[in-house]
Amino acid sequence: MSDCLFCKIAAGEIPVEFVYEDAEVVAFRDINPQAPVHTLVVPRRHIATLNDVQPADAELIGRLYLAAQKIAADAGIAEPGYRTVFNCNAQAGQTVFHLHLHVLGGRAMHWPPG
Ligand code: IU
Repeated sequence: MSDCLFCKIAAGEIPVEFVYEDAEVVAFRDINPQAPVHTLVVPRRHIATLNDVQPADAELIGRLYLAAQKIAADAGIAEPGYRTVFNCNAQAGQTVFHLHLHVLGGRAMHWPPG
């Protein structure tokens, strides 16, 4: 999508350092981190929200989680633990409408989330 910020980042049109990338997925540090480690894992292909994911995207969603697992291991937060979050639509706090998996860690997390 031509006016999508995360499409532009994934395509390399906006210079952002990737902490992980493969043919289908990129990951970069959140510009407004909510934890010592806060990384966004993003499919290169535009998908607006989790509601728009199709059965044919099942492997892609798995790739997002495997990337998150590697990012957590590389950041040294696999133990004691970390959180992964998809915010879906406005009430959940989604502000960027290109699917992204938050990887948060490096501090204690609370439950339920706010
Ligand atoms: P959300 O789930 O849609 O609320 O998450 C969007 C995230 O994208 C949020 O944490 C922002 O800080 C982050 N972000 C970013 O990393 N770089 C940007 O240029 C913009 C938002 I705009």
